[in-house]
Amino acid sequence: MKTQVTIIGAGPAGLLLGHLLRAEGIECVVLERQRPAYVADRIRAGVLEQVTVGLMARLGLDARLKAEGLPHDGFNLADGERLIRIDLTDLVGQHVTVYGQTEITRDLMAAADERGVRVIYGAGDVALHGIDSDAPYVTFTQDGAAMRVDSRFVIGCDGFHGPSRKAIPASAAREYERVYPFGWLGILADVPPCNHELIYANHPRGFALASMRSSTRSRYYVDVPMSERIEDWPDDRVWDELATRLGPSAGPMVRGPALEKSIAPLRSYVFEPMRHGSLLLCGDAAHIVPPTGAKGLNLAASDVYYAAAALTGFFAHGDNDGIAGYAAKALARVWKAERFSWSLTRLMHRFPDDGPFERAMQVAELDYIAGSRAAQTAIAENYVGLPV
Ligand code: FAS
Ligand code: PHB
Repeated sequence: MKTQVTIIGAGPAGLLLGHLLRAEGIECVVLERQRPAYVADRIRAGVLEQVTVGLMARLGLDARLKAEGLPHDGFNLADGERLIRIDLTDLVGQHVTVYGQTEITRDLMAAADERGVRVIYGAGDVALHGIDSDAPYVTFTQDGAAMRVDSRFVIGCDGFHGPSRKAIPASAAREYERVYPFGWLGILADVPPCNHELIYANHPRGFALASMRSSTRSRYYVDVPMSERIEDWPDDRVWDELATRLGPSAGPMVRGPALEKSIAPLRSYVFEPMRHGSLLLCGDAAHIVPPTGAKGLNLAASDVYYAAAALTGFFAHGDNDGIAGYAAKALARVWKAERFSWSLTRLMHRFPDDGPFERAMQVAELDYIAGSRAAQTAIAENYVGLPV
């Protein structure tokens, strides 16, 4: 088969890019390893920056987002009993929207057929070829049959474990990584949130985050050593730990059976370059952030925004500048989000190797933030998302 752009991966990055390209009349095909139900049911991010909301609005796919998304004007940092509120709208005139990544994916999947976004699910053994040329192609299997798609560009939206990044020669690659000594145990339950806003807590027993998906569905996290197994964390143990770490100032903790419960590892990771020949990388295929700053999904969206503009310039106007400048433009925003996510992770978690000095630095920084509009503004402008 032949098309203009082959997209590998039908997560939020791949689906968003497929829709943006079709809206510009650019032919594309999306190759996805998993079946639709698997993709639609993954529980991940929960906070959207304006850039992500704006892309859904530009596509006219934001009806449910407007109806069900929760605008949040602020969030809180808890240091023991003290809640430090970061007033986003007062500080930077913007808010964030609480709307699960799962819902974004479902909205994009639901509109794919009518918008001509062709997604091939169950695509096995995806392999990239000729990415150093102007005529790359991708081979894969479908229901046991060997398949091939030729295109002018291949866009790797296949997440951290996909094949795209690995198709770039090691001689051309630079990797930056920090693996954290803990993971986040997340629980999703149909109970009202303890607070109407998000609370990130740094407690002597560790980190906790109170988030939500709606006024009746809550999403919570505690950090745990990576040696922990989810089967050692029955629901009651999770709720007890959350109540302790979030404390009474967070509000009443309503308990209920977990709809989903899992432990996700935390890492900071950047791969350069985000373009090699006819291959561009978007989203987790190129970078990972600890979820503390709520940046992962939103960085995928800004990568896709840049990639769609570059591809539109190429196909509609014969302009190669966007393609040539894609990696530098995307990485400039990626690195700033990496810094913010790393710094908020450092501030809000107890690291096993930290001593009294490191803890004193956390206390001093939280005390400074509590009393400084400038410090709060810096946090706010990063949390709502830096300009694209
Ligand atoms: P994704 O990983 O979402 O999608 C990649 C797609 O490529 C998948 O559908 C996969 O099946 C497919 N694929 C992989 N290999 C393939 C192959 N060989 N052939 C074909 N297809 C292939 N971010 C936040 O902001 N907040 C959070 O709380 C948060 N929690 C997270 C929890 C977990 C467990 C994980 C893993 C990530 C979390 N993230 C969070 C980050 C997450 O939201 C990502 O940033 C976001 O999914 C990035 O989207 P994509 O780049 O599309 O990658
Ligand atoms: C979530 O609701 O899943 C969530 C919110 C904010 C974060 C991370 C995860 O920083």
